[in-house]
Amino acid sequence: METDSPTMDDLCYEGMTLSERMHFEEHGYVILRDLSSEDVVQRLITATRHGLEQVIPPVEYEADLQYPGAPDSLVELGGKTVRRLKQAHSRGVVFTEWMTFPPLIASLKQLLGPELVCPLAHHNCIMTKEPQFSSDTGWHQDIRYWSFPRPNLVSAWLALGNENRENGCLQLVPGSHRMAFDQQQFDEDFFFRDDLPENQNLIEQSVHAELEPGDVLLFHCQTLHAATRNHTTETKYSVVFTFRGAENSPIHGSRSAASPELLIH
Ligand SMILES: O=C(O)CCC(=O)C(=O)O
Repeated sequence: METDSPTMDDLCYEGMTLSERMHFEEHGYVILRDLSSEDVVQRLITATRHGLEQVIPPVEYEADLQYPGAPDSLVELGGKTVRRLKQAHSRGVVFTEWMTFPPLIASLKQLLGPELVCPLAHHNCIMTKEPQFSSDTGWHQDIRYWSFPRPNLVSAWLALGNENRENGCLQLVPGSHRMAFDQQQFDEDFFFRDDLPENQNLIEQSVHAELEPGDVLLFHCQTLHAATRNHTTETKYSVVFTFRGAENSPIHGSRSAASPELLIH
């Protein structure tokens, strides 16, 4: 007797293994290797190139932020180097396909609970790290500008190409999501100061999240992370979305509450 092959709904997605989950709990990040299919990665790259070629707004330029290495202004050489294509979710159905991909959702539910929400106000972007005019992002926690009752959000960083030390992969301080810091350990822009010996001791323990296309880095919104500029000749693309549990709604009136959110069941 012939049987139909199982559909996505028939399959049971178990999410992360116990050791992956424990790694996240202990270190504030975990790498899920080869999670996305090649087909989705290729379609995300196509949408990304389209957005860059046409410079489809909203975009953030390197010059807007003035991080070390960025051009000083939009009008000088390299001034129009894009740092991120914002509102990624609106740039093609393949983004929705990715952020609702059952194995990704199953993993996030293990960390955040049975009902997930993607706040489109944060990340919701494609990071485009260009070879010549990219910049260094200092040590920070993503929660610094976000407003939620509980600091419990997780970002999913999908590599569309190789990410390594040369092209500015993310670096993370393991366990920093559970550490208590004094305000004076951060500067006025909430960057973790790398001139303080107590901070340097922690930064020395950081690890590089080297990724291949289709790999996903999940990291907690309190995990300290940083990245250098891209020292290679090829642009690095990464798709980043943030997720929260349904009960952790953004604080009314804050920037976190200023955009619609994607409810994921
Ligand atoms: O790729 C980078 O330069 C770092 C990006 C980052 O840390 C962020 O957007 O929070």
